[in-house]
Amino acid sequence: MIALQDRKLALWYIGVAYIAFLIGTLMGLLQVFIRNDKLDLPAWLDYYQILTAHGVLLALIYTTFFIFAFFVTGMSKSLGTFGPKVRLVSWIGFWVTLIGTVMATVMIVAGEASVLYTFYAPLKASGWYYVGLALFVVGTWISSFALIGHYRVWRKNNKGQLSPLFAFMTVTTIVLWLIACLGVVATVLFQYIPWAFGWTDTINVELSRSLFWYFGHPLVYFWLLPAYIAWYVIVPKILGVKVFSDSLARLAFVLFILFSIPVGFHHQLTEPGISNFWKFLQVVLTFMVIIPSLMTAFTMFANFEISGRKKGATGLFGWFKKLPWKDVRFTSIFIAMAFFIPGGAGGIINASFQLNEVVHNTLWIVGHFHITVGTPVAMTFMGLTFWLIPYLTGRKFTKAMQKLAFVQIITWSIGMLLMSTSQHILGLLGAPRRTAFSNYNNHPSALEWFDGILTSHVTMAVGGSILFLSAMILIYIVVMSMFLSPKALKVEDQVEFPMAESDKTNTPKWLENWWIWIGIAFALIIIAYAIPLSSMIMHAPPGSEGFKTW
Ligand code: HAS
Ligand code: CU
Repeated sequence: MIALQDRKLALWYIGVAYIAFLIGTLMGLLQVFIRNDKLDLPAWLDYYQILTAHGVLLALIYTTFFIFAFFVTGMSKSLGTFGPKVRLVSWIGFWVTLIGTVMATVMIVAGEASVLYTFYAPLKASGWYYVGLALFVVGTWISSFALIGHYRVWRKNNKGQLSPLFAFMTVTTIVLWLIACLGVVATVLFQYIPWAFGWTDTINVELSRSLFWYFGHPLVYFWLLPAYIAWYVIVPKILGVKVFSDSLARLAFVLFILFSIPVGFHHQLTEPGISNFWKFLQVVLTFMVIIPSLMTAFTMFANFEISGRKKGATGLFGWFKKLPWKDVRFTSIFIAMAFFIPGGAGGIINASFQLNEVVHNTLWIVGHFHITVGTPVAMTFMGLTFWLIPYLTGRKFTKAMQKLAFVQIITWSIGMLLMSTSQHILGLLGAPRRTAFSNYNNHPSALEWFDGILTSHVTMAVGGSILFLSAMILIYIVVMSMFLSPKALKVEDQVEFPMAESDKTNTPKWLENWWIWIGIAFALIIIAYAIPLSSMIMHAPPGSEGFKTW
């Protein structure tokens, strides 16, 4: 068990994460009903406000706070207890992030920031919303530096050694996050804040979007990599095997530092102001960033097969039956992985320059991110939650809770399957995203399209309702394991942190030479971004004033 102080910090992070999750999923429920025309909101609430709250609270706040809880616990477990300085800086980081979160949330609730989580200009929120966002990012940086400090102390004390895999992967994710945030910090500080407070009259829209997506794409890997840490390090332990290949795992993570940043234009393929050459270059780089995910898929199958064979499986697929299906810590993550197969395939479709024309700005994209961040990532986090909270509180994860956890992940899967399938198909038929609903002026053919079993907004709402039910079960499990479940007094009742052994003997040392990777990453970023961004600045059209459309 890790030190009490470190557990306390992690528990605060998880607590905030699940408060955000509770409000965020409620907003999701309202969402699908509004799109279904079944709900009229009271005058003080509007569709975009709810959509903003849903996106920000789930995609940004829930994920980030959960990720830091996981990192704090895993870093303390793999590198030892935090020293006093690291602990102090971590707490400062936590509070600054929280203050930023509260500020941004208050502005959304007050109806001053219905600009969605992408906060595209020229939509204009209150300046305090952007200040809240900036504080949020600064807070995560402080916490990140604390974790890096902890890692450096370990390296100083263990000269010449490769760090434990968990720590290596945590640092990779943090490096990715720090580089990615430069874009959003630049646009928020130098463009949005002066403009929102009225110090400047106009904003360069294309530049702000490009700086946002410079951040927005690696942001999705900031969510994904902690889930991958669980897949690489925790799943094998549950399966009873070692990490399949320590060097492959490290290489996959390093590739994310290189290729996840210079690709933001794949969110802007339909935008004017960027020439096709630069879009195409970033499309090629996007295809490079698929490789580490394919390496991950390969590794997962290797894990499954090795563990199955160890348990006596024969034949091509015999191992499948030997997987620990009754262990919710495993089954949850397996379902998460299964969802990522269509999720990743959809991503490849989105990234294909021409196909993007078909899907961009449609509900297809909404379907895509619900089977990437909404299931592979979120359900991995749920699978971690089941043991992480009892591990931190020293409580039991009882049989009854285990059963409930199964109900939770199964309902989440069914809800997501219904909702995201209908979103994908509706999107292909032309249903737009980021709007309450459109049936194209009751055009007969549109009405026909949107009336099928899987192509109806009813299916989407049914899916959304099941998801909400599932979310409430999860909240119940969280509250029980935080405060109410019986204490695990006997050793055999204590919940463990499953961390697989990783054989580092053949891992090359240069994999942990950060300057190589950071150097190449910046070189790629400069190649992909320097010219298009500078021409956006030098050949900028007249800036745009702000609009408050709500
Ligand atoms: Fe994406 C839009 C391209 C991955 C999230 N993406 C979004 C948005 C979000 C998002 C939130 O190129 C919307 C942003 C907005 O609001 O506008 N995405 C990709 C590509 C990948 C990808 C190429 N996305 C993600 C991940 C996300 C995420 C991960 C969150 C965590 N995405 C795009 C593009 C757009 C986009 C365009 C813009 C579209 C537009 O026009 O607006 C790749 O990283 C995917 C690679 C993944 C794979 C899958 C590997 C499979 C694995 C599972 C193995 C399974 C096992 C289980 C072992 C190739 C690792 C076996 C089980 C059995 C049952 C057999
Ligand atoms: Cu992207």
